[in-house]
Amino acid sequence: MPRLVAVSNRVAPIQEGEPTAGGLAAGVLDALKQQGGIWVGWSGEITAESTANPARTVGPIALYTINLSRKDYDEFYRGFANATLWPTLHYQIGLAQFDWNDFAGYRRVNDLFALAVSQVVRSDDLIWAHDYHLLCFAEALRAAGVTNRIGLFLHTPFPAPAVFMTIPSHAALIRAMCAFDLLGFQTETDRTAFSDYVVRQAGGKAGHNGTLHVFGRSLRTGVFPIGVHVDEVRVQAEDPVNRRLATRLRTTLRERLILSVDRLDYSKGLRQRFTAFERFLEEYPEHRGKITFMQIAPPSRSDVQPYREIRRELEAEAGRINGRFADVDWVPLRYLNRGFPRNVLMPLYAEAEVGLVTPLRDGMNLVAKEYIAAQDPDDPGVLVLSQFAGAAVELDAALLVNPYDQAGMAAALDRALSMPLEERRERHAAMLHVMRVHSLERWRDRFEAALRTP
Ligand code: GDG
Repeated sequence: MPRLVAVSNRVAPIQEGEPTAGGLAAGVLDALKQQGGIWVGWSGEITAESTANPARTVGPIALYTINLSRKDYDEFYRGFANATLWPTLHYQIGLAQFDWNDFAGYRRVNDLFALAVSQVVRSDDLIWAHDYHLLCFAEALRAAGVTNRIGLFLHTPFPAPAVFMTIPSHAALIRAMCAFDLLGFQTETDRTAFSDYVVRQAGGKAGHNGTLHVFGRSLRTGVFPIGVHVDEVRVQAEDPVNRRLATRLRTTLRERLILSVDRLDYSKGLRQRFTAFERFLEEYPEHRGKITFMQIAPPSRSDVQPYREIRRELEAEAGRINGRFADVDWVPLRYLNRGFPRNVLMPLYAEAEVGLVTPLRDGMNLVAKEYIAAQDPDDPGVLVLSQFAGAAVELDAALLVNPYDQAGMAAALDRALSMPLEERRERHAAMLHVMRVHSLERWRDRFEAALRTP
């Protein structure tokens, strides 16, 4: 079996025996553990110069990390990746900023990652890069003479071409992306958007099975929806030690629980969700005093301007809504601006009568899948899910909502809280079934198989 070389912006802090992390980290880690391999990424350190650290070995995995200089961090990470690409890929073009220097920095760091990989790669290794930080990575590796098969899985959405084209360097980005052998997307909508750009704007031709012919070469595109370890989530949710916090919550909380868990990010629709919750309290007063909405929102990217703004805004909104509706013995909204260990989080999912997951756009959204996996199948909670999350394609038995429709979200909350047991069970079973088929293992296996196949 060929070795796997995984490349992602961050390398997860791996300690043997620790519970696996969510999403990207869990998927990459599983793949590497199974067949051994190499993981290359940024260490999270900022140093005077961008430098490579000596390799570290954890079990069958060799970790190669790179430290970034302040300039590289500012231009690559804070700049082009998170102030230009992230908002644009999530359709938030009003929040996007662009600077050619940042784009040059982005390319420079992609070159650094490529250099690190070119020094350790063997001729039959498979190279699997992840996410929007590395769109120019394959082009840089090709320039370094590497001829291995190189794939990219994009964890975020890929937007309609007209939206992508608001990035002044869009043409260079697409050309660079076409240097991969395989481009994986979360949904068919994302894959089609990319293919449309290549065909209509770059003079490419679409062939069979997602193949694209452009810039004198051929590449494959495919849809690989990422999943979760369904059984592992449920085991974590039921573990008595893990359940201590959830049990404490249950004994002190008389109300029914509506739960949201998101990185604090404007794409997750928290502001719109708070407004919809306020609308729900206004229009369905019978629920006042009987429910609690808990929003867990660990801060992220707090050195990027819009992230600081949304944090301030949400604190003010939470205070205002509580000021308006709270009673001497009831607080409607608990806003927790912090993270929790994963094994504490899963039992909290299981405790919640409603999982409220309403991003404005999301590549997939694993919280929605974890919420379903954590439920007791005999008495499951109800998932209220944004139609703009990639997860909505598979989880169409959720109550699907438009996150921009306050009245619709308020009505969905009322419906979720009144749903009879039988309907809850049916919807939950349907979603669990799909999630078992589209598991995290399958995501990894299908991508690797596609990457291996010329
Ligand atoms: C990107 C794409 C795509 C959350 N709070 C805590 C915590 N989490 C965990 C969740 C979940 C993960 O983080 C978040 O995953 P999401 O998928 O919801 O969102 P992104 O971070 O934006 O991920 C997304 C994903 O990549 C995978 O392809 O689905 O669309 O944007 O696992 O449980 N984990 C811990 N403490 C917390 O407080 N330990």
